[in-house]
Amino acid sequence: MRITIWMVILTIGICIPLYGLEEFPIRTSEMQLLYPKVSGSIVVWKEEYNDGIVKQGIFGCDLSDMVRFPICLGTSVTNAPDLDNDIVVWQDIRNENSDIYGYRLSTGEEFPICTDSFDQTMPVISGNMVVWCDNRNGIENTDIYGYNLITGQEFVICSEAGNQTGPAISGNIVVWKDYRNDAGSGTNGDIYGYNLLESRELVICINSLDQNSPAISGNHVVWFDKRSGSTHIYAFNLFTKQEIPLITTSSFKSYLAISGDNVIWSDLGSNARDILGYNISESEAFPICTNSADQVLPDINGYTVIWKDARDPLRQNIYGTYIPGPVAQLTMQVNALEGDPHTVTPQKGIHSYAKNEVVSIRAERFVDCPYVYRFDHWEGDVANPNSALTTIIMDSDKTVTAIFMDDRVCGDECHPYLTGDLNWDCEINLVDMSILANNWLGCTKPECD
Ligand SMILES: [Ca+2]
Ligand SMILES: [Ca+2]
Ligand SMILES: [Ca+2]
Ligand SMILES: [Ca+2]
Repeated sequence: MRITIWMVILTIGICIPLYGLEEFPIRTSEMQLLYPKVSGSIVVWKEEYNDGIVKQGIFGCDLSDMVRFPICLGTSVTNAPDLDNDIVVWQDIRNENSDIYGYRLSTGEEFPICTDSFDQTMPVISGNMVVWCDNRNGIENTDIYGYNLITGQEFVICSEAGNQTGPAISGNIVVWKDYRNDAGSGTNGDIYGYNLLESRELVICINSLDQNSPAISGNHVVWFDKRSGSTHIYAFNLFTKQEIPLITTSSFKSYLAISGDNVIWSDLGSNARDILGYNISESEAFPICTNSADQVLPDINGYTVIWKDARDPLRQNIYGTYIPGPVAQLTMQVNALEGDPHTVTPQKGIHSYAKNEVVSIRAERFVDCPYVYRFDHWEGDVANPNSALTTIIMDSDKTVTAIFMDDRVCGDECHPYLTGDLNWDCEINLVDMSILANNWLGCTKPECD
């Protein structure tokens, strides 16, 4: 066995400020558009469409060409999509109860993730981990379950008494809203979490009043907190273990999202609901969209923000913008042997990421001969070194090395026997000549045996 080492170097470089906040429509329809989500340049959403009867589907588009494409069509109700890198997940009732399905953008392949006979809802994804809210143990006792896309294994993340709901995930950390301490009042949601790599539960906020809508990116967990009576935004830093009140204005807030250092939400003010943002490391609030109509359901990945916008009274709209901020440049260099397959994404080239953004990285088997070029592990600061699909937090300069095992043997699917290689050792030499000479006048007809 030979070991081929592919170097994948991720480097944060100099910071370049970006200016200008131009809004642009992503999708306009006379029918319902809901739950837009963004990862990289891909936006997905739920959309109703008329195919003789009204149906619900999951659609997507690439912001680089704005061409809409279907991800899941059909008579079933599909809802609540999420995506990370190449994989889209959503809840789907094609089997008469809610299940979780997935779709690989690069291949167009759909696959079931959980088809248990009870309801599974609100799926979220980061790297190779899909997490959802599951009611197989009781409708008033929802739990948090997960699925590893690489191993194909389903697992329980939290099955405490009471409802656990609204999960979010970033890398190895899952967070959710938890009612185990609520005693049926419905006014004491807490924030709990779970470290998937260490199989350990995390207590994030158990204040006696209501905490809800947790979101996570890297080391930052954020949520809406009602301990003061108003809806404030709090943060917990998983690294320093510190809780910080981020936004303590009295306005009504909904739909919290975070990527890297940037927290965004929908804020009710004099222009109906607006999309506002706050940069945690700069301690700075900034407006994203303050158009006079309602802006709701925001999502953010890196510096791309999208939302549902009601500025057109006749049609539904999904809008987007690129928020300003220092650009952390991530340079990826792939070193591979001449002729070896390049199956690491993001691919060779230069990519820009926001500070503290969580980036999916993927090393895949070479499709032509998956049993020869086999991913073994990552070296570097990744969430799970043994998973071919995982994440990395861009909180500093990073170097990541993908180690592939090259199990080439003579006669394998990428190294077939050569014509004239009579002893099947993948070389044509004097041994083959001698075999040929010895059999030169041999009878090969059946009657000679
Ligand atoms: Ca189900
Ligand atoms: Ca439960
Ligand atoms: Ca609480
Ligand atoms: Ca507005």
